[in-house]
Amino acid sequence: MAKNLTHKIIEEHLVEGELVLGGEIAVKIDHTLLQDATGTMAMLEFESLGIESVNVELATQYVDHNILQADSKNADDHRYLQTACAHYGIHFSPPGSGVSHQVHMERFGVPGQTLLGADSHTPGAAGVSMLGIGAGGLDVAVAMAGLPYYFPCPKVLGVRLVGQFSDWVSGKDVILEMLRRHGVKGCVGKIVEYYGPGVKNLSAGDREAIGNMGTELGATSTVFPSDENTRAYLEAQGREAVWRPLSADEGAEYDEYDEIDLSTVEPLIACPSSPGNVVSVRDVAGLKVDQVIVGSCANSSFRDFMVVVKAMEGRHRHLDTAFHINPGSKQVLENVAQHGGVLLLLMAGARIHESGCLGCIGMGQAPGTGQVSLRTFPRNFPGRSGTMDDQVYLCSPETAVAAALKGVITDPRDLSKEMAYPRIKDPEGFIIDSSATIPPYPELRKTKVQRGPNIKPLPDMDPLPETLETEVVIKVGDDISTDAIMPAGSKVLPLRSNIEAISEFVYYQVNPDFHRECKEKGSVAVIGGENYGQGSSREHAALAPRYLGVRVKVVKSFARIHKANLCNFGVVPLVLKETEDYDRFRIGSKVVLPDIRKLIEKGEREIPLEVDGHLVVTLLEVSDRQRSHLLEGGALNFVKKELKKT
Ligand code: MIC
Ligand code: SF4
Repeated sequence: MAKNLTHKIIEEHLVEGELVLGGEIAVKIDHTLLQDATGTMAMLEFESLGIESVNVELATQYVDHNILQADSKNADDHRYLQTACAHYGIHFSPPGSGVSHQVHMERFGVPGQTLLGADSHTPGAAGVSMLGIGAGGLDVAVAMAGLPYYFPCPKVLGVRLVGQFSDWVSGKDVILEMLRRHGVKGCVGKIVEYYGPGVKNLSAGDREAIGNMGTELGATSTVFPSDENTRAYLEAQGREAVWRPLSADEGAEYDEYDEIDLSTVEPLIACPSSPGNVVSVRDVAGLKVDQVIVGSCANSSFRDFMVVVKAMEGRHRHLDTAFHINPGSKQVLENVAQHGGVLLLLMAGARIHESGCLGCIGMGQAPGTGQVSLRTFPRNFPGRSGTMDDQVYLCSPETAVAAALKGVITDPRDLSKEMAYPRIKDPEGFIIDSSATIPPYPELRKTKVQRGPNIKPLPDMDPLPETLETEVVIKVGDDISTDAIMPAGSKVLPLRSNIEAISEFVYYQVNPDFHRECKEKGSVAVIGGENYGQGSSREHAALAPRYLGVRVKVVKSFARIHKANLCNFGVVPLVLKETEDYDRFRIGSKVVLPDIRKLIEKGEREIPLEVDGHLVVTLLEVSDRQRSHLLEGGALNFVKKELKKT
């Protein structure tokens, strides 16, 4: 039977289950990726498994989120990570080398292999045809130990691409078009596979942007064929040897279909404060822009920066518009520098920053009150920039540079009146700076792991009681992101390895007293709407509430990674059978789950609960393995027992 590429890659890695919708499958993981914000906890979890060395083909650890070193905490965490990498056999990418996804694609990506990353944008690896999946830190720690990754068998959405871009349109506009069509929950439970004659017109960088932001569609991953463009990119990276051609079979079928004609894609922009609020740039043209930032893990290819350089050459930013460059990697900055780009950008009034996540996760670059910021980043959830009521728009490098020049949102096609569209080709060979990552040299294995005072042990998790008696402390609406549940930013991110300290910030933008109220109640229920927990992979959005006493979340629907994280930390994820029952819950409602242990043990899918004495039916849609995790109070104890058996 003719197969799509997604099924081919999964089948090559399948260790358990069948490719049947609704079931659970397990795949072998070839590469793992940790970044510092999720990585300290994941590394502690890995250490607690009691294994001497990683047991995966290639394990990596990047330091990209917490590079703002306002006090000793982040630097201490980096020292911990570097020494742990040396000790356990992990490649370490120090602060300044770049954002995980960009560096992984440049230095390690291999077509057709699997990559499990403790960061939701891991599917950016689609740029070199890897199957990248974002997961909670614990899932990645377990994969580092050599165990497979379990996830629900996805639907495959085949998107046929035809045609080629008009001037001033690029890969970012394709994913914004997908977001305009499908919204932020349209691809939950799906892998998006692009195919067709238009694929050859997308560079590796375009594909990375599309795969990376496929996460904003709710997708499990994104897959692109591996073709001549992939080969040329890997050759320019000095890694042609890892290339192999990959594509769907002729006549392959998909579970769902869509089609995009690249020649009709126009410059698009996601308005505040969701990547799904997409409109045409023309619709919002003329709005005054205070800040423009180009870069991040979504738009950091050589092409992305050089389009901006060329458009700026001999010109200057608008004097009311701050213009920032956040290179996704040291390598790309070095290559832009070699082509004269750094000088031209500086002369055009740009502020060039070191490589890292920076303002994308609220580590600096927060806009002023009421100010409009245009960014080439992947997400713009409310307050994520560090400014409450922020006005963050997401767009392509072309749209960003047009705004930086004109001071207002401008359709970049209007620039054609004064310049030709800069068509940029990657150099045949990039400058490759091998000092950007430190391999796990055998002589480093004796390194002693160093823990700073802010690194606290993992809290203990008690097993699920026979009956749960809880009280609702918070009730939220649809599309609540993990940025709302467990914010990041310069105040909170440094606490990622200290659960007690970080738990004080859970939901603090919604209710600053949440943590105190939870502690008072002891056993807590959280009520949410559709797509609850969209966005990042941060397991702290499950672990920290659990630490505060949250034992159950009842919602209309869950985002994939957050639901998996809840199971990993023993929080029962329930979905309302009838969504109208959402109205029965109010803050202060008593929610009782009688015999919850027995029901989970028996494999029941329908879980009845009492809300202030009324019966409400909910669904527990998890695998048998996840049921065991819930009963144990979390996955860690369960996995430790499993590892002892092997
Ligand atoms: C994000 O873009 O939201 C983050 C910060 O990279 C997160 C990871 C984290 O919270 O540490 C993600 O995408 O998973
Ligand atoms: Fe970093 Fe932003 Fe990318 Fe997350 S989305 S990895 S914070 S650059």
